[in-house]
Amino acid sequence: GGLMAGKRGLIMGVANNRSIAWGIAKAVRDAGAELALTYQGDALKKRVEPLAAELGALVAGHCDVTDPSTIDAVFGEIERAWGGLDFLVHAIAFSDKDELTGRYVDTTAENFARTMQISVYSLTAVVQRAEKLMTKGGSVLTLTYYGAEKVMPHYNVMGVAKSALEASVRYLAADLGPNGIRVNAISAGPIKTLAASGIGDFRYILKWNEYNAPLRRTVTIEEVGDAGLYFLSDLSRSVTGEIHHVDSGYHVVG
Ligand code: 0WD
Repeated sequence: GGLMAGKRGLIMGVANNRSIAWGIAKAVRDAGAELALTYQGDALKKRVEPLAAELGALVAGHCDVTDPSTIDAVFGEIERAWGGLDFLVHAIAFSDKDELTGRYVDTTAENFARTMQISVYSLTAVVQRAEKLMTKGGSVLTLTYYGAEKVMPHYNVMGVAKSALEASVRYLAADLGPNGIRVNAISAGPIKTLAASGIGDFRYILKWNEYNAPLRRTVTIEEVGDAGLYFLSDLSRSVTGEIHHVDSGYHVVG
């Protein structure tokens, strides 16, 4: 039984047990989903393999979204193992941490392009492959941040990327809706993860959210996971193109 019984999903972006993708993976696994995880490179392979084992998940292989052959390999593996796919979680972003501090205006063309490729285009790249496997409809979920909507200190080029990611969610939702495939994003409040540790003054941002968010606290990966369960299950069957805040309400005051 369970909300996710009979559903199979690929989760991309587990780096360790503090990753937001891990919070989502646990929530949907507890609800009965069958999972596959990817890892980026050998260093993360060692971290992801035991985590996959903990969830009885398939390890679908190495995926670096800047190398399209690795994306093809992962989806080839999913097709061989399952022959189809019900949901996909995209929890991937990257920018040079030297540009996640100081002024946005100083961003370089090279890091701008790389940030956009890894943090924005990769969603479209994986959706292109997932669409072919989601023959009975499906649900795609990505992660965004309030820095897409408003200027947040040090978020810089990543804020520009998240704006483009949110626009991508809307265009992908429009394209894939006729096939019964939904595309949504969770806009999570700040959480101390590996990726977040690259952002300048991150502890201050956490404190600021704690003092100012309506619920007067930050959010956990378990809480984002529970919202993920809603989007990846049929509870949200009429919801697509949505940017849903899981941020203790910060976006209404910030
Ligand atoms: O406060 C936060 N932590 C928030 C994160 C608030 C709101 C949104 N988010 C977003 C992030 O921008 C990202 O899109 O959530 C998503 C997941 O991030 P996370 O859970 O905060 O961070 P982390 O556990 O580091 O996972 C991100 C992973 C990478 O980890 P590292 O730290 O090694 O870069 O994204 C993956 C990688 O596993 N990743 C890639 N995967 C494939 N190809 C690539 C790549 N080129 N680059 C990064």
